[in-house]
Amino acid sequence: MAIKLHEKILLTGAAGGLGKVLRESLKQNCTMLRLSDVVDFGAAAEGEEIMLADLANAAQVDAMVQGVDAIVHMGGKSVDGPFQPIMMANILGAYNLYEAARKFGVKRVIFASSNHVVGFYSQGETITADAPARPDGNYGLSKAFGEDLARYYFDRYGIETACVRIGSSFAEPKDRRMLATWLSFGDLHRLITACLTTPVLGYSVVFGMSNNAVTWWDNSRAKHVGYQPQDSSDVFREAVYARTSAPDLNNPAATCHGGGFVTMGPYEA
Ligand code: 15L
Repeated sequence: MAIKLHEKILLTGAAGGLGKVLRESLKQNCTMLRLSDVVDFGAAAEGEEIMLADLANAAQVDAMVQGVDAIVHMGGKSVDGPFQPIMMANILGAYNLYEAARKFGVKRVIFASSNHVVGFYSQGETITADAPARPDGNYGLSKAFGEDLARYYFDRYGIETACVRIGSSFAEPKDRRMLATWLSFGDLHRLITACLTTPVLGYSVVFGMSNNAVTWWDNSRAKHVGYQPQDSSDVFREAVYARTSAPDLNNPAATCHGGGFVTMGPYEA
């Protein structure tokens, strides 16, 4: 059951894959859910309001943020690619969002960070949130910037943030890597709810994963968030092994936390 502590929550990236999932479940967490994306995605349903915004446009971001109590920031580019579009949506976009949060007194942000902040660690190594960043591309770099930005806005202005390093949030794990990185949709909502409702969040980094037997991430630095996953990739393990082959141990795309992201690029300027 979701705890409803907020009057109005802003969900950015509402038209994206996980935005659509959270659009349904986050309604339990607030009286009014404000939805935003850069593209038109149709009409508001009951308990919703829609405000389109380009994250790179500060005035539009101000309008999107004014009047909300908390922000779940799923917006921006969600895969690797050339630097310019990622810079506009994820770097400038995150800056505009935190500036708007500061101006309009929003005190809590849930930032959709990514496992690609630490993508170059080996799958033979388990890390905590204290491990230094090892971004695996432009996308991972932009999320590392977002985490530093959140740290600064907490230290300087007291805006609390959960940087949720989302693993692989899909209906089911698609390959052997995702048996470790999988985050079910139900656990995604449980994790966001925990971040929204824990009494003191501070600046926290949480790995977004279900209760998977094999994993490379240790959430012991985020016990205060109170996230208790209820799903596990283990039930898919046999089927995933049957349809996939063993990893090539000489291929970093098969042995690093970030999977295929670690060999993407370079991109034309
Ligand atoms: C991400 O950050 C991406 O947004 C998503 O598309 C997946 O590829 C995921 O990481 C992953 O690492 O599986």
